[in-house]
Amino acid sequence: MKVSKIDHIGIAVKNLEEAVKLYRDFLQLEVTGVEEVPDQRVKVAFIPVGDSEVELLEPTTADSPVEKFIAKRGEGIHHIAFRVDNLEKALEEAKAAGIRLIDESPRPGAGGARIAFLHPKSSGGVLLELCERSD
Ligand code: CMX
Repeated sequence: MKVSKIDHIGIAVKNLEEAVKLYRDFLQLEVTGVEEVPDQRVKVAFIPVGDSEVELLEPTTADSPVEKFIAKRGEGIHHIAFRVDNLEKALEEAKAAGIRLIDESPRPGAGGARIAFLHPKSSGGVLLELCERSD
């Protein structure tokens, strides 16, 4: 598998507007967009930092995976996303290596990305996302 960089770090928050203040006003980072991702039942804010991004995630439904995460563990780091150049191939390789997949095939993610999650039980308790973008 060819991973080129950490694409983003996902942080689960209860309230996007509140959470954004620390990054924008204190860390002086630019919030480049806010978007809803219906497929994942989250609203996200993108905050580029160098070659990667922080992605703040607010749940939009009671059955959102992020809502469940916050209820169980509180706000905090939710996942790490690795950029790959060929997501289908990466998923095949993960499967062949015996890694448990949450998504067997790519799903639409924020910012026009194609994404798939690996199960945290297969990756030391960390939810990992594989992410492919055209840019
Ligand atoms: N990081 C690490 N562990 C996590 C986790 C996370 N983000 N979310 C859940 N877990 C753990 C739970 O703590 C639990 O562990 P234990 O069995 O030791 O208690 C285990 O995974 C199963 O969790 P669960 O609550 O029993 O099951 P869920 O129904 O919540 O499913 C998961 C968990 C990971 C399969 C589900 O949250 C999922 O499919 N996540 C991927 C999709 C997602 O999170 N989308 C939102 C992000 C959108 C985006 O970036 O665009």
